[in-house]
Amino acid sequence: MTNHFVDYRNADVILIIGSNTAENHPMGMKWAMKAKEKGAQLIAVDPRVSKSASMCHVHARLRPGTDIAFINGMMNYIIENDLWFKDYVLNYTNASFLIHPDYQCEDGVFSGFTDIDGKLSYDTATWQYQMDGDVIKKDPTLQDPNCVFQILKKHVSRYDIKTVCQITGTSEDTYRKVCEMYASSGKRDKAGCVIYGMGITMHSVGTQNARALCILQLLLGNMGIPGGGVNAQRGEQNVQGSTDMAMLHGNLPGYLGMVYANKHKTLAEYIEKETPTGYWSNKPKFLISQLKAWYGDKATPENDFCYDWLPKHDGKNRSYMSLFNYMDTGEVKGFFVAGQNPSVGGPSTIQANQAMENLEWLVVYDIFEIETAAFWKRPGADPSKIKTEVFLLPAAMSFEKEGSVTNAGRWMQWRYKAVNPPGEAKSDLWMFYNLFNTIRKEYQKGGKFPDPVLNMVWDYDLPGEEEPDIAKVAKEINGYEVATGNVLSGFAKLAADGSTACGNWVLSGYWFEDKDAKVPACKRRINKDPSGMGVFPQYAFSWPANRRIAYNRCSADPAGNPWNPQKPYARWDALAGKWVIPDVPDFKATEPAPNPSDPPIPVPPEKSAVDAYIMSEDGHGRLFAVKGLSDGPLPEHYEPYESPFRNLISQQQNNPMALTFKTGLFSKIAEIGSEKYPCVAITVHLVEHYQSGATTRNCPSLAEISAHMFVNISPSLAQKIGVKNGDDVIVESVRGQITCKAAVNGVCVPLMVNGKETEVISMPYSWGFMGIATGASANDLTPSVGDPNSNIPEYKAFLCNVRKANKS
Ligand SMILES: Nc1nc2c(c(=O)[nH]1)N[C@H]1C(S)=C(S)[C@@H](COP(=O)(O)OP(=O)(O)OC[C@H]3O[C@@H](n4cnc5c(=O)[nH]c(N)nc54)[C@H](O)[C@@H]3O)O[C@H]1N2
Ligand SMILES: Nc1nc2c(c(=O)[nH]1)N[C@H]1C(S)=C(S)[C@@H](COP(=O)(O)OP(=O)(O)OC[C@H]3O[C@@H](n4cnc5c(=O)[nH]c(N)nc54)[C@H](O)[C@@H]3O)O[C@H]1N2
Ligand SMILES: [Mo]
Repeated sequence: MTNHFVDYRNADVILIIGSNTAENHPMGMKWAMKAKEKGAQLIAVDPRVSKSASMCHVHARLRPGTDIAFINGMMNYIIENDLWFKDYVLNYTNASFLIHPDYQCEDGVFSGFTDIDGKLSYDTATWQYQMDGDVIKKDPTLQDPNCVFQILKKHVSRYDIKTVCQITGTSEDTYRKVCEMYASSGKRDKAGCVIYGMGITMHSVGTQNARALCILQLLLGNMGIPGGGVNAQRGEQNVQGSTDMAMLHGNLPGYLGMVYANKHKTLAEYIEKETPTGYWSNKPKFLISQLKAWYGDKATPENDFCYDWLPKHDGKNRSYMSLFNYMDTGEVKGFFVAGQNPSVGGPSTIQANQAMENLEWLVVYDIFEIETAAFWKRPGADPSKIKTEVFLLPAAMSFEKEGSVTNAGRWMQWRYKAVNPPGEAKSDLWMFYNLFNTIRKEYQKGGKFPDPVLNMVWDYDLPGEEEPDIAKVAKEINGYEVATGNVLSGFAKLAADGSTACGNWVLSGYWFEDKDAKVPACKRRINKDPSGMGVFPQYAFSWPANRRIAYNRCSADPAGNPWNPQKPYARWDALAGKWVIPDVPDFKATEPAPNPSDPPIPVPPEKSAVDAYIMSEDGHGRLFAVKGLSDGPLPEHYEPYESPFRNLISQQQNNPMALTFKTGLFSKIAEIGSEKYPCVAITVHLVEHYQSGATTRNCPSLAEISAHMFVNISPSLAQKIGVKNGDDVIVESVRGQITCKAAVNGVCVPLMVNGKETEVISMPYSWGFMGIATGASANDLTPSVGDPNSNIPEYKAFLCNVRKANKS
C-alpha cells in the first residue's frame, strides 16, 4: 500500500476492485465507510455481489480476468474527455519523456519479443528513453508521437467503451457511470483511492493488472496525496511482513535484488550491475550492512564482506509452482513446510499431492495435523505405496509467542505473548534457532563448504531461558553501529564500509527507542493525530522511516502549494522558508548544513519537485515502465489461460510470458472455448474461514457456522441443471472434479460477453479432508499457470462445468 487503512477516510471516491474488503479486511472497510459517511462515492468492480460490492454506490460486474480491458478503457475515457490532471502529469510523471522511436505494440506483442528455442523473452532496448548524453529527451508540449503520453494515448485508444464491454461483459451504462464517477477524482481538490486485492493479482496478467491501476492513479493525480494511492489489501495478518523479510524467491530482505551465480560473481559485479541512479544508489550500503549482520567480524572490506559465502541463485525458476513441478520431475526430494497447507491452498492440488508422493521426506511444522501432513492417507491414496517419511512438529500459535507483525498499510506492530504454548509446541523462533544450531553441529564434524554455516552470526541465547532472545534478533534486523552496538535510528545511518550492520534496511528504525513512548518505535501506542488527518505518527512504526504516505511530495504543486488547500499534506511555508508536513517527507526536505552543529538547510520546492518520485531512478511516476516488468511496458489485455473466448483486442490470445508447464502433472489446460467446460470459475476467501481452513475448520464454533463446501451458481444455471439451493452438485475442470453444495442466491449471475451468455461461478477454497468440518477442495480444479513477474497462480478465471450430483 502506498497509503494506509486510516487514510481511506480522506477519499472522495473509492474504487474497490478485485477485493472483498468487507469480509477479508473489515478494519480496512471501516475507514472506507467513514469516507462514505462524509459523502464519498464508492465503486466496486467485481464479478460477484460480494459483501463489499453490496455496500457501494455502483457495482460493475465484469468477466473474471478482464480487468486490463476495464482499466485501460477508463484511461481512454479520461484522456478522450480531457479529465486527466495536467499539472500533476506534466510535472510528476514521465508523460513528456521520449521513448525509443522503434518502440511498438503490434497486435498484442511489444517490440523486442524473442523466441530462442522456445525460450521466450523481451529485449527491452526499444522500451528505453531517448537520451541526450546523460539527459532524458523530453517534449513538455506532449505532442511528440514518441513521448510517453502520446504512446499511452494511442495504446488505450483501442479500448473504447463498446469494445471494453464486449470483452468484460459489463453493461455500457454501468461502465460509463464508473468512468465518470472515478474520473471526478482527477481534480486538484479531489482524492480517489484504489483498493485492490486478489481479484487483481491472481491472474496470468496479475502484475500488469496492478500496473494499470498505478497508471490510472498517476493520470488522475491521485498518488502521494491523502485519500489517494494504490492500496493492496494484503494477506494473512503478516503477509506484508513476510515479503519485507524476503519470503519470496527473487529477493533478499528489504527487496534487494536476488544474487545470481551467473551474473553476480563478485560483490563489485553485483554493485555495478544492480545499483541504479537516484535513491537506489544507496543499495551498496544496504547490502554490505546486511552482510555485516550475517557474517559479523568475519566480514571485512578485504574479503568483500564474505560475499562469496552468500548463497547464490542458480537462475532456475524457484517459485511455488515450479517447486511442485520439481517434485514431479524428482529434482526436489525433501520439503520443509512451516505455516502453510499446500495440499489445500496451492493450485492443482490433485496433482500437487501426487507430486509430493515422490518426496523422500516431508516435515510439517504446524499447530494441527493438516492435510499436507496427512497427504499420504488422503482419500484415494494407497499409504502402502507412498515411501515419504513424514515428520509432524507442533508449533506455537500467534498468541503463544511474541514478535512483530506488519499490516497491509506497512505499520509494524509488536505483539506480546498471551499464554504459553501447550505440550511440546515451540515458537517459530525457537524452531529455526535450534534447527540451525543442530545443522551447525553437524558441520563441525565436516562437510561441503562449511565456512558460511560455521561463521554465520547466530548468537541469540537468552541465559536461563529456553526461548531465544527475540530482542537480539530485533536489533539485528533494525541495524546497529558495529563499534558500539548502538541501535541505529534509521537507514540514513547505514554505511558501505562495514561500520554498520543491518538485516533489513526498509525496517531500520523500528527498534529505535521513541523519546516520548520510551519503547522501540514498533511498540508505541501513542494515540494522537495532531494533523487530524488520521496520521497517528507515534502509533506503531510505518516503514520506511515511519513514513505513512509514500511519494508525499506529490500532494503539493511544484511551488509547494497543496493541490487541495482543504486537505494540505506537504506544504512549503514561504514566510518561514521551510516545509510543513504531518508525515516524514518522502523527498529531500532539508540538506545538512556545512557546519554540522547548524540546523539543516530547507530544500526549496522547485528543487525537491524534480525527483518527487524519489525511489524511481528518473524521479518520476512511470506511466510507461521502462524496466521492471517482463511482459511489457504497458498493460495489454490477454485472455486468461482458460477462456471461453478468443481475444477481441489482438491475435495474441494469452500473456506470452506467463509461467506454464508444458509437460508433466501440471500441464493440463482446457482448450479455448471448451464446450465441455463452459463456465468461468473464480475462487475466493470467506469471512467465516481462514485460507485453507486449517485453523478455522479445527475450531468447533467456526466449523459449525460454515460447515459445508459450496459453489455459488446463478439462478439460471441452477434451473438449467435442475438443482436448487442446498443441493449437491459436481464441479469439474480438466484437472479434476469435486462434489459440494449449490448456493443459489444471485451472488453470481451470467454475463453477456460479446453476445454470448456466459455463466460465472464462485467457490471458496477453505475445505479439505482433515479437521472437524471436512469438504472438497476447490484447488482440485485450479490450473498451474502463473503471472510471469510474481509467478502467482491464476486462481481466478478458469473453466469448469457444473452438473447435478446423482444421489445414490
Ligand atoms: N476472514 C478471512 N479474512 C482473510 C482471509 C481469509 O481467508 N479469511 N485471507 C487473508 C488473505 S491471505 C488474503 S490474500 C486476503 C484476501 O482478500 P481479497 O483480496 O478480498 O480476496 P478474495 O476473496 O480472494 O477476492 C476478492 C474479490 O475479487 C473478486 N474477483 C475474482 N476475480 C476477479 C477478477 O478477475 N477481477 C475483479 N475485479 N475481481 C475479481 C472476487 O469475487 C472477490 O470478491 O484476505 C485476508 N483476510
Ligand atoms: N483457489 C485459491 N487458492 C488460494 C487462494 C485463493 O484465493 N484461491 N488464496 C491464496 C492465498 S492469498 C494464500 S495467502 C494462501 C494461503 O494458503 P496457506 O498458507 O497454505 O493456508 P493457511 O490455511 O493459512 O495455512 C497456514 C498454516 O499455518 C498454520 N499456523 C498458524 N499459525 C502458525 C504459527 O504460528 N506457526 C506455524 N508454524 N504454523 C502456524 C495453520 O495451522 C495452517 O495450517 O492460499 C492461496 N490459495
Ligand atoms: Mo494471501
